[in-house]
Amino acid sequence: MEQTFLAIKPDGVQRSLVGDIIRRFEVKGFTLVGLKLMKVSRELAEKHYEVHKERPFFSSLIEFITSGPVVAMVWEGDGVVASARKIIGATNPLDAKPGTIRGDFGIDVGRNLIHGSDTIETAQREINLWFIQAELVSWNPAN
Ligand code: DAT
Ligand code: MG
Repeated sequence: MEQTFLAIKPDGVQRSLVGDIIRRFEVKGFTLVGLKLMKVSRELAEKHYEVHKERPFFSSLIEFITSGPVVAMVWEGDGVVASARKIIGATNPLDAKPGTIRGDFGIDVGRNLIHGSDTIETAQREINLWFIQAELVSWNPAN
């Protein structure tokens, strides 16, 4: 079954949006299989955002993601990687459509509330980076 890695960033936690954000994936019909609140180490943050290490915003991105608690999650379902990206919206909240998480709740590219894996391959890499297998619970929704 396809899985994706999502993380509510420190701004989402600070603004009390954890419940609202999780709700969007629940009502869509995806299955939550992993969930933890954590303070992200610099080492994990730098590995997670490795592809951006030459970008001018890299150091501020690392500062921000390590600044407070993050809610790390794994969600499962057919097409979940691409669908979650649609639910999240464009990287810059000013470009994100109303109805998306970033479109509804943000205005600043450096405070865009949530991370979502961009491909199935990236999702596998990020899940393995953030979770150990014992933290993931495989279950069949009754409905
Ligand atoms: P996404 O999170 O939509 O996958 P990304 O992978 O291109 O976007 O960038 C990772 C994060 O880096 C993004 O969520 C916010 C930050 N970021 C991206 N572009 C930026 C920019 N031009 N200025 C400041 N921060 C930026
Ligand atoms: Mg990305």
